[in-house]
Amino acid sequence: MRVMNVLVLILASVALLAGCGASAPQISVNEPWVRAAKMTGMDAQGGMGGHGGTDMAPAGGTSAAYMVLVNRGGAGDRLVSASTDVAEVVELHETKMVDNVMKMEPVAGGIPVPANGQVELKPGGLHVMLIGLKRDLAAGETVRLTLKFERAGEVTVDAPVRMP
Ligand SMILES: [Cu+2]
Repeated sequence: MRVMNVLVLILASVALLAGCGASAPQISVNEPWVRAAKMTGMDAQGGMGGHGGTDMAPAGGTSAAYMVLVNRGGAGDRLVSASTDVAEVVELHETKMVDNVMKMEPVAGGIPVPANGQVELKPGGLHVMLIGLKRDLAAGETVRLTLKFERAGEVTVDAPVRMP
């Protein structure tokens, strides 16, 4: 009988713990970094190609931010937008192979971060696109990024600038 009581208590505790995580996402941003780039240099983005046409890109050059979005909560979330003071425009992009050509395009509806899961933003895949740089981004500097999640709200990170 005593064993049964302990067992019931354990089961109740497990249910309680599971219940806690079920209601909300718990977002953390791991290992953020930004690709070093020159404000005016086309060489910094040479070969990236297919960006919806060069006529769309402001004169200031481009870069991208990468990171791992981790969700320890029991509910899914979604990265819906991002901003930074070093770029005119910030978009959420994915890189795709289309007819053997690497193309980047905006992610429709944002980037999902599954419950109890993670999503990696990395070169050649999902990334935060920085368009129209207001200054050069040199390795060793830091860029402040504000990430807006559908449920978790805004998360601010300081991402180091690195050479890829
Ligand atoms: Cu892009």
